Amino acid sequence: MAEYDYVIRGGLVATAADESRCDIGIRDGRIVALGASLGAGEREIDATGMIVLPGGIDAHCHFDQPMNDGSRMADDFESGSISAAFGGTTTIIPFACQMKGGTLRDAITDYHGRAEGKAVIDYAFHLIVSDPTPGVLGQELPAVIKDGYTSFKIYMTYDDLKLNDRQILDVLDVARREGAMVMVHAENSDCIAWLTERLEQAGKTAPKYHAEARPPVVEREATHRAISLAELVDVPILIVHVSGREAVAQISHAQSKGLRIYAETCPQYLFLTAEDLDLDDFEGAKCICSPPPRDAANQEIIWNGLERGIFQVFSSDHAPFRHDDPQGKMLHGKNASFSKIPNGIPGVETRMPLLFSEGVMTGRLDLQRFVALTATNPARMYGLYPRKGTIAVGSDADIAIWDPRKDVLLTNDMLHHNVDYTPYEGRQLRGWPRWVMSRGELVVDDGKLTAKPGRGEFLPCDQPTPARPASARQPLAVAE
Ligand code: DUC
Ligand code: ZN
Ligand code: ZN
Repeated sequence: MAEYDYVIRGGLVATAADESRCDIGIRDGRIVALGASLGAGEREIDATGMIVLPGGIDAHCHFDQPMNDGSRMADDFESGSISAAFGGTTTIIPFACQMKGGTLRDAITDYHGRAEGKAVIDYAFHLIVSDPTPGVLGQELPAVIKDGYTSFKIYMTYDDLKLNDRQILDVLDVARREGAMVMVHAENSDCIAWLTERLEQAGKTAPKYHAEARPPVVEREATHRAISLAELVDVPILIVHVSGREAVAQISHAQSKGLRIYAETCPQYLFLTAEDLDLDDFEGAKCICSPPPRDAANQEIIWNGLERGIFQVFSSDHAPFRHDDPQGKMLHGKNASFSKIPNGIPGVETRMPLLFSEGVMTGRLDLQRFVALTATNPARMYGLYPRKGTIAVGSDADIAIWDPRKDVLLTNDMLHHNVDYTPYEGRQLRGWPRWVMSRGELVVDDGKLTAKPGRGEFLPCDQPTPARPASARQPLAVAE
């Protein structure tokens, strides 16, 4: 009888800490051995020449999230999780969104119903807290945090979601007491509304004006304010989807003061610019997301922040709206103002391949940093470590085996989401995951889906255990 259910043999195995050429022995869905010349597996994968990495965790993606404006997300838990798996991701954390006037429990129940029987990989939920009533703050939120929903997003913009500063303080206070992680969407709502009105009055309504309505100062002010509120309450927060220099400066300054300010960025801030919104025939709508992509200099700042450890997490912010669809980008027709176009771009499948190709294969990021950003840090940040996010004895066998020699011309045809475009059409990439395993089961076998919808399990989350930001680490105090 074989010693293992699976052996992955001879690959270069990398974690956030190190790398070595070794075999991985898997039994009952978990990693049970790491070493040279392991005994036989019932099934084996020859990973010679391959890079073996922890399956990715996409800690910021939106699937089947109910919308208030009549738009509809194109991906549900089935298409979204399949797309994620093909891109090397084995855990997704989308958002159960509280509606104003609704409860958190209703949002959670509704979202479990949407996920039930659909996901091919494991999933947890963040919450979106949009209505922090006394009941939510006093009872519901502490109770659901104890039940394994240990992270939630708050918004400083979007009329149906935003909180004012007083509400933010109240929510941060609960997070501090209960040990939860708060993700902050940092853009100044009033500035955006004011700029939007002026642009629209001047007839400037094309998609490209979306970027003018949300300039860097709008993100900088809100980032500064979020950091200040977190400092006041003395609680860690994570600023999501950071787009460029101005917000990075605020975050890096806070980290250098020793504040526990964490940050996330996304592929759109490395690979798109505001010029992508300035395409004829409504094509620019494809790249409308918030905050908007900036320019080449800002892309460089984001790369630099990834290299220097200012960012801990690299997520997709996959928000899937079809382009040629009256429930998607065309919600109000081709001539609609930018302010009426659903925000968001697809990217759950391309997140890791883009960063692997343009970060790792070019030498900008080492494998350790890549793994930390895409898997280990998100697992720590959201209470899934060490079950998820690493390759270690006892961890779930969530593994992606990357072929670093595979050249891929990225086209929407090859992707598995339900969106009718990718903003990265025509990019030439190097490296792609060939085999993807979730809890010891192959879900992608060399380009073929081998998992059934519904096999993915819900993951209740523990308290976050993030490492301090690299730039906040103080030298050890040694007694004289
Ligand atoms: N911005 C968000 O905050 N969420 C979804 C998509 C987007 O562009
Ligand atoms: Zn957001
Ligand atoms: Zn988002």
